[in-house]
Amino acid sequence: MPFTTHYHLFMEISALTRTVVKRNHAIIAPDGYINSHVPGWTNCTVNVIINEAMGAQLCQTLITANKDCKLVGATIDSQLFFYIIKGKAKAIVSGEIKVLQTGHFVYVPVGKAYRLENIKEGTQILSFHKVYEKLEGHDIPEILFGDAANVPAPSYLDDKALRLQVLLPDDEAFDMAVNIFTYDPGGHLPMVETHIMEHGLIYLQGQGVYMLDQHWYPVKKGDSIWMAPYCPQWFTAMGKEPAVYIYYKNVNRFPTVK
Ligand code: UGY
Ligand code: MN
Repeated sequence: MPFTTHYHLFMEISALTRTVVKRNHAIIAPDGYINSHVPGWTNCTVNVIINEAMGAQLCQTLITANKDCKLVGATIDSQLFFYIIKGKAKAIVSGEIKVLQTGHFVYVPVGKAYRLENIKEGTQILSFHKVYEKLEGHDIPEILFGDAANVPAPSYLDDKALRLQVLLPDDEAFDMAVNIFTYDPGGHLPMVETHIMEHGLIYLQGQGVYMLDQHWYPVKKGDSIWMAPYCPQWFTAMGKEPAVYIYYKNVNRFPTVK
């Protein structure tokens, strides 16, 4: 009786996914991940979720540690931001040492050697990379360690259902921001945003519906989104727990190269 003994095999349709990749936005659901090898990042699974090949000007990866995982390298043109989604690792950046746990992060400016070791198996690490654009009159930012749990979470635009945590300093030396946005169920962006800045994000918790350039997408924990500059964007949280995403944004530079 194949319909009863192998019922689940008949029900799984492998040609279905919520992933879409369009000119000005993408939803990347984990069901389609294919692993990359990144030189210096050993004993781990690396999923390059966003990069230039997609049309983006940032790179976002997700690293999942196996036993004896190490991430060893040096930043050259791109600065690097690591965030521990879950787990534990020891980080050494230009001689500064810190143990990073869930919710901790480290910003690695250009021109620094970094090493993450003693990484607990199963640890998940998010990385954002952006080519650094130096601003005349400002020094390159320093290495910065932090813990999202210690970052204030004020209401966003006076809406108590929305909280915005800004992880990097409000300082023109930085040309990228990384923020954590929390929406209570039913909370939503107050308007459709359309802006020059680009975003990469991953959901840490919850679910909801994202509107991107007039397309509507159900999204949830584990999903990532790329939004190109000027991609109209709006989100509402659904379900029984707050929806939380951590996102990248380019900031603080001249609006034209001419
Ligand atoms: O900072 C932002 O632009 C943010 N409000 N955008 C977003 O969450 N899609
Ligand atoms: Mn935005």
